[in-house]
Amino acid sequence: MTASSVAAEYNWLFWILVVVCGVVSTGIAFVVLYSAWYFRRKRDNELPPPSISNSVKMEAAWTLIPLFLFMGMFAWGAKLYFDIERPPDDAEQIYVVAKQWMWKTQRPDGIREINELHVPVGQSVKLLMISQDVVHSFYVPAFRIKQDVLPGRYTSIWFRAIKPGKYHLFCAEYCGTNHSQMIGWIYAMEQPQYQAWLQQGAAEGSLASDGEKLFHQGGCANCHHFDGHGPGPDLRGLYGTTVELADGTTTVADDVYIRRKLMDPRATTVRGFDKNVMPNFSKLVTEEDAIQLIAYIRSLGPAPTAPSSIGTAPDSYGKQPGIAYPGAGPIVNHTPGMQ
Ligand code: HEC
Ligand SMILES: [Cu+2]
Repeated sequence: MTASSVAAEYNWLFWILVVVCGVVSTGIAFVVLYSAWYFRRKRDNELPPPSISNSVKMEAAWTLIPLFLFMGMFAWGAKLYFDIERPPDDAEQIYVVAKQWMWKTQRPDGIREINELHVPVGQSVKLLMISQDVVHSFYVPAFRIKQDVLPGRYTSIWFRAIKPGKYHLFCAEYCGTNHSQMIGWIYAMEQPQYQAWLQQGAAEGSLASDGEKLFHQGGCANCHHFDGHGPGPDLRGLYGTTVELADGTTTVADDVYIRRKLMDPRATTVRGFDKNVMPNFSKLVTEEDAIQLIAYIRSLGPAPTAPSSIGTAPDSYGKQPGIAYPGAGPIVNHTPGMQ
């Protein structure tokens, strides 16, 4: 079954590899066997044949023809690999959390599914995946995609379904007792059916609104004020911007960065802020919570582009936010104008 945008080309490459390798290896085997038989010593007193000097033409042929053939396969394979690994810009992002033994999917509008994923035909979908426990692997044969899903790290894969249908989803990494039951279905639907499905599946809240609840329940709001006066940075407009870190490097505030801030807050510190304040949430928030918090923070942006007034107002601790603490460089705020 071929049901994704890359599947047909994948098949072509696969069969061409099989045919070329098959023809070349049976050809070589045939010539070896034929020569052994044809050039055998036919009489006891037969002398060794005269030695033949080399032929540049023949050597060039058997060097260059395979070289072009195999470099061509390599180039094609590399191109297809990049196509499969790089999601197009218009891809819709869906989160996948794997756990023993199920697949949970969450989309930005809040619809959640277990062991099922409904997608519209023709729409590119990027999956951002993480495991709550052990290594799993997201495998949809009909789409020719397979990606390990790891604990503690986001991995991603994308696809565009081109044919409506119901396609098997497998876990392709042995992950414990019920590994073989960690299976599900991807439903690719035409737009009208998909829209109808969305209607009846209406979620209680979006990912971001769930994240907002967690943000208040989890106490994030106590430190991350929206007036720029808390002990933590104002998170408005953070998502997607470049953050200046205390060690002088910079990083992009993407899903990976924000998740890490929750699970391992000492790994990086925002420049100009106290590194010992942000609590470690790794025991308190699940991967699903983290995804919702990220969605909420993402929904806060982008920041208005007013001229920066950082450094004028003392924060609630009486410190000047713009004045560097000892050892820290000058503050470069990634949310200019936020006060
Ligand atoms: C006790 C205060 C405190 C609490 C509670 C807190 N944080 Fe923080 N947070 C900080 C401080 C201080 C920093 C800046 C220093 C650093 O990077 O460690 C920070 C940094 C961050 C950053 C990086 C911001 C940037 O500008 O790059 C994010 C994202 C973040 N926190 C999210 C959260 C979330 C989500 C929660 C709730 C689950 C939370 N924080 C709870 C104090 C807190
Ligand atoms: Cu699994």
